[in-house]
This record gives sequence, C-alpha cells and structure tokens, in this order.
Amino acid sequence: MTQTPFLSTDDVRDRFSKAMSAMYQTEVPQYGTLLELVESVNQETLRQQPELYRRLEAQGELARLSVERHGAIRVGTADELSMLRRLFAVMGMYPVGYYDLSEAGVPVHSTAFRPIDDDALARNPFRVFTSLLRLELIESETLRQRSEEILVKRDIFTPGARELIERHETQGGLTSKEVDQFVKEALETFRWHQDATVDLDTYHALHDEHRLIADVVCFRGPHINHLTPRTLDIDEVQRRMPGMGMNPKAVIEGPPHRKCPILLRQTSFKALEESIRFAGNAEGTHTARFGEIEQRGMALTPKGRALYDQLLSEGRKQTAGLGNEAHQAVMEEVFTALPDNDEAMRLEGLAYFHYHLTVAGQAAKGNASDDLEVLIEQGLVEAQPITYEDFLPVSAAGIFQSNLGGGQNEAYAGNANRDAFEEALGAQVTDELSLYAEREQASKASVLASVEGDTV
Ligand code: OOG
Ligand code: NI
Repeated sequence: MTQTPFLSTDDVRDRFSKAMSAMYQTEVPQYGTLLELVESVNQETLRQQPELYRRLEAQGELARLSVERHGAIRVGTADELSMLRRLFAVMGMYPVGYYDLSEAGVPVHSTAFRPIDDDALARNPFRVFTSLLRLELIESETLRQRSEEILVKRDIFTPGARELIERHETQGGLTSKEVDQFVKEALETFRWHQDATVDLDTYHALHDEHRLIADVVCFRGPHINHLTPRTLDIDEVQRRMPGMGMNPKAVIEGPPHRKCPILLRQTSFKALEESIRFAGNAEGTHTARFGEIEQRGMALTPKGRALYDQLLSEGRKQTAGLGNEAHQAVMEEVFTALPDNDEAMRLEGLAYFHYHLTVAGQAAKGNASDDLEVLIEQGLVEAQPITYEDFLPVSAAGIFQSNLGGGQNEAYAGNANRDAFEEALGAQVTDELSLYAEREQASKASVLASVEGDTV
C-alpha cells in the first residue's frame, strides 16, 4: 500500500485545538486557572472513585481527559460562515445540528462544527459552536445598514489560510508541513484584537441594540469567546471557582447530577471586561471572553429528549431566581421522573446505546441466539450508553445570557430559519439524532452478524 503524503484530518484538528488552547491561555490567564482547577478536581475524583478510574482507563480516556471539548465563535455574514465551513473541513469538522437562539432573545442561529465518526471522536472530539448574527432581526434600518457596511469591509481569513484551504480541497489533504502553516494562519481568525474597527459612538449604538451585535460587528475577527475542558465533577468545580478568583455564572445549565449522567451539564466563569482602543484613539472596554466547563452523559432518543425538555421546563418554572444549590435540589427532584439507571433507559427506549460482544460472546460466535436481549441476558453482549456530542439550545441561551448581562430581546423570538442558515452556510447541517440512531443500528447489526459467525 502506498502511504498518503497527507496528515489525517484528525491530526490537523488535534494540532489546531492544542494551538488554540495555548493561545487562549496566554490571552485569558484566568482560563489557565480554570484548567488548573479542573485538573485538580478531576484527579481528586479519580482517586475517590477507583471504578471510574478503571472505566476511563479501559476506554483510553485518561490521557486526553484535559483536552478541550469545545469552543465558540460568532460571525457576521454568510460569506464568513461558508468559508468557516471549508476551514473546519480541513480539520474533519462538519456542521451538525441547527440551534435557534432567537427563541431566547439572542439574534443568532448556530451549528456545531464537529467530528462525526466514532474513531474521529475518540481521537479528538474538539468542536466549535458557531453562531451567525441575524441582522434581519434588528429593527433599526440605520443600524442594520451600518453593520452591513462595516462587515463587508473585513476579511476574517488570512490570504495564507484561504490558499491552504483551497490546496486541501484540490489535493485532497495537506502535508505535515502545510498543516503547521495552516494551523498558524487559521489561528489568526480566532485571535483577540484590542483595536476595534469602529469608533466608540458606533460601538455604543450597536451595543445598545444588543451587546452581541457589537461583539460581532466591531472587531477584525470572530475572536474565540471561550474554550471548554471536560470535568468529572462539575458541581465541585462550580463550588470552588470563587475561591480561585473566578466569578461563576449563577447556575449550572442542563440536567441535574445523576448516577447515570444524561446529555450535557455546563457552567462558566463570567466574561471579563477588557480594555479596547476604538477608532479615533478613544479608550473603552468590551466584555466577551470567558471560560466554560462541561460534563457529558448519554445521548437521548427523541422520546427521551421530549421527556427531558418537559422536565426541564417544569424545573425552570420552580427554580427562577434560585442560587445554584437550591436550583440543583429542585431539578434533582423534578428529574426523578426519568429513570436513573442505564438498563431502564435502554429498555424504555430513552437513550442510545452501543452494542458489543463480551469476551464470552467472542467465544460463543456461530453458536448463539440471534435475539439481542437474550444475548445480553446471557452475558454475551453488552450495551454501553453513547455519549451526547452536541449542544442544548436552552443551555446555550443560558451561557449567552450570563455573559451578555441579561441583555435579551423578546421581539427576536419565533424566528427559527434553518433554510436561511443552510443557505448562508452553503451546505445542509446533519441531523444529530440520526447520527446516534445510525451508530446504535450499526453496532446492533455488527454484533448480530458476528454471533452468527460472519466475519465483520
Ligand atoms: C456560544 C454559547 C453556547 C455552549 O456551550 O452551549 C455554547 C457563545 O456564547 O457564542 O458555547
Ligand atoms: Ni460553550
């Protein structure tokens, strides 16, 4: 077999996410403190829970526990979004899911660029939550036009990045050396700029309409606004943040703590106020960048998700204004309606599972039942929950809002427009639920084929 001269897209993503992390730690030192806190809580959790340690070790998870799981950016035009799609493709990241944030009073809609295959996710699951500003939702005609004029003038990509993206597309990949250059050029798009492209008055006018509009429109690029490592105990990190000089958002978003975690729990330290030089040499500030942590659990089926959404909205009615501890206690109570064990979640069709042969199952090949449930009962097949790899619109809205100082506008609501988003993107977004369903189905088919003795 001839060796391809190109680096795998998984390696490109791995190099890029590490370079981005290093850059963000220099740019936002408090993010470095958050990483240290997460690391020590993770180590303590592993010491206290040897069972968890063994499971993560068996899954090859220990070494990359502290690798970032996601980041986020916000862009202003269709051209920027579609070029980003091509940039992320170089790293094996594709648009998955459509998130309408107008519902939560934020004038954006979003997708997540992420790896899709099991192997790619295992190698490095880094993804970027990417939002497109919806100028069409801004009421003031003058502000809308002003924003458009400012945005068409900027190019958020370096000529070198554009050239390497094209080379990747025509050659079918990039060499290791080209990848080093690509990572360097691509990072420029995500870098922070202390100089705004507009004067202070323009900034204030846009900021008064919505803080997010100022964030997207007034700078040379879509600075990465947070990165997010994985924690094994989000409640503990939330508790310890103030002691390390961080100001945590009021509550942890998403489902409450459970023995068998579901979906995604998130919290962050709040965005920092940073000094900015505006056109005409005026000094001012802007608040955009923060640090987030996440803890993931099993992916839910449409039936499980409907139940989650229902419980979440019941819980939210009872928790308005509560601090985190009280909020979590109410949520735990409300969520008792969802079974807290893998087996019940599986049998009731509430979550997605990956099926595989056990050691005994390997030995029984060609001589076993063709009924999956019988095989499980006999200990020949094991079902493991599939991890949720996507985002939650209500949680994302909570993250946005905690950093926008409560700025929201109800007039934006009810404006989901997936078609317009896909047109701007220049591609369709993949439906996240179908990906989990396919992975579950493929694992069932492969288990059944191998117990029948077929070689797969
Ligand atoms: C993105 C907020 C959403 C998440 O983890 O849900 C997000 C943003 O503030 O741009 O990152
Ligand atoms: Ni995030």
